[in-house]
Amino acid sequence: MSNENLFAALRAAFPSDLSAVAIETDNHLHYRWGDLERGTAMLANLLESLALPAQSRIAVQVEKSVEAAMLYLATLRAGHVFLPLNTAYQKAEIEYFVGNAEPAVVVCTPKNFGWVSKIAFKCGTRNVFTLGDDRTGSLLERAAHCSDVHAVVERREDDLAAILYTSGTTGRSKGAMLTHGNLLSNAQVLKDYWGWQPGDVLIHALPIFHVHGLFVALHGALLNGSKMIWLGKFDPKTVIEAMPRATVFMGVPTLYVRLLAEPTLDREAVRNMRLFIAGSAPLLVETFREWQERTGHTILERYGMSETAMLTSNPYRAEAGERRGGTVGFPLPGVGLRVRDDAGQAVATGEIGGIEVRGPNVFKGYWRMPEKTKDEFTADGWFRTGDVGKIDERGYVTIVGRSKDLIISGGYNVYPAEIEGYINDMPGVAESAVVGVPHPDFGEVGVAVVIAKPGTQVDGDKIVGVLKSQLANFKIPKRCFVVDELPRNAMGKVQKNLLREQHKGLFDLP
Ligand code: MLC
Ligand code: AMP
Repeated sequence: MSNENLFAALRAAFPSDLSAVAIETDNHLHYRWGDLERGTAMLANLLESLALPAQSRIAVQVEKSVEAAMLYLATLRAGHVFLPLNTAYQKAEIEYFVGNAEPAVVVCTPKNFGWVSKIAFKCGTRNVFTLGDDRTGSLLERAAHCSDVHAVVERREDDLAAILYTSGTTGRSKGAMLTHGNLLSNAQVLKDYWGWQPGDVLIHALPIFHVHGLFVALHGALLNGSKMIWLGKFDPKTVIEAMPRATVFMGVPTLYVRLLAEPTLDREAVRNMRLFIAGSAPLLVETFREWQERTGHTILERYGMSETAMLTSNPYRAEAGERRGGTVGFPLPGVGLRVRDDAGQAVATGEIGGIEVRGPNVFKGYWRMPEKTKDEFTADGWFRTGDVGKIDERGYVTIVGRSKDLIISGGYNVYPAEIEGYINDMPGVAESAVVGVPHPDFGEVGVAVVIAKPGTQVDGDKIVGVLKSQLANFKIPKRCFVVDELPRNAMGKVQKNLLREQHKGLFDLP
């Protein structure tokens, strides 16, 4: 049987001319395909020299760089399991992930080494390396002594390739276990469905610690042997300047909103572009239309999640149908998608219900949470996405909401229960409720509503200040109100829908 390691498939797609440029960065560095081959070999050899147990977790919280992407590829290559962590996560968040995943290796930025290594060593991790976004740090110093020849470790499609933590409704994050087969099957389907072709060049402007930037974008370009224009951070002006040299762009809706705010975005700027893809959060129909008017291009919206990678996509080829704003298109080839009511019965075409999916892309389960995993699958093996939607008579899927109490802000997920837990722990706070409200830039943002304990006073701005020292910045409510009471139903449960309604006009929408 051939090696089913995802890296083997990505490597096989490298162009035969390894001296061609694979990645061009925004700080004028050029990486050749041969550099990716040798760099990943050296890093894989470094991991092997540590004599780690098979399929060890390699936890990585570093700024975006080509070397960070190589570390991901090297982890696959060496047969270990990649565990990417958002750079915004602070001490308590990292403590939880490292404690839960028990990684054999932790890689952090040089400036965070002090506190991250303390957490890692306390949790029993023996190897902590640093990696800066300017090619500094102990990881590359050590790898420099390693051979640049490495045989890709044998893996079966069912072996773990990555664990992605997604926040849970109870506030505790769950590690979604994705296999080599999950990721490769999805990448192969997308290569065909989105018509990747020779000469494509991808503008890679997303972070590489989530599905969108790490899998959809990176695998897409690598599996097509396509060059990437690699941006450390999203900046609309830099993206527009790069467009004449590129053909494909992927972004969360906030990136499209910010690009539209640039007067230089016009038909001339996008003249060589083939495809604009959006996902991770709902794309407003206004944004979809404005993009069409300004650029002449129709954004292709798709839908996915950490547990499943990509599930649906609007069509690329005109003969398969039009790209319809406000919908997320059709289930991808090989993906089963159905809509069920609360009793588990199929709903009629056009009726709303919970979205359930199955397919080779659906994850193996939550890391060390067999009960939670069982709860999220139906008896006949479909995964409950927690998204609420409908399928129309032509087969287009529309997401109309979420049954999970989730806020998606600028493409990042925020679970109110986690934030409420932190607020409720603050002195003087009796209770709190965090809800998502519309926002012109981030799509949706969190707003906190708090009641104080009798006889005490609390201050909304101070609560926000304390949260900023505890949690990743994108999770911080943009406003915090202190009130006398929260709206409740007859059962005493806080009516979040009323709070959302009350605060929906807080931020000026276009
Ligand atoms: C930054 N800020 C945010 C935020 N990002 N607030 C709410 N939501 C966000 N997403 C706040 C910071 O807290 C800070 O506030 C201020 O904005 C400036 O911070 P910054 O870091 O300079 O922001 P910026 O670089 O402008 O980042 C915005 C962004 C980024 C949109 C570029 O959020 C981003 O890259 N989002 C993409 C997320 C992504 O890749 N998601 C894919 C998930 S995969 P203050 O108060 O401190 O000044 C997935 C599955 C699928 O969902 O289907 O793809
Ligand atoms: P994550 O857990 O970070 O992978 O986020 C996955 C969630 O993002 C999904 O369950 C959806 O709620 C949401 N999502 C992803 N793509 C879209 C989209 N195109 N439209 C609406 N919601 C989306």
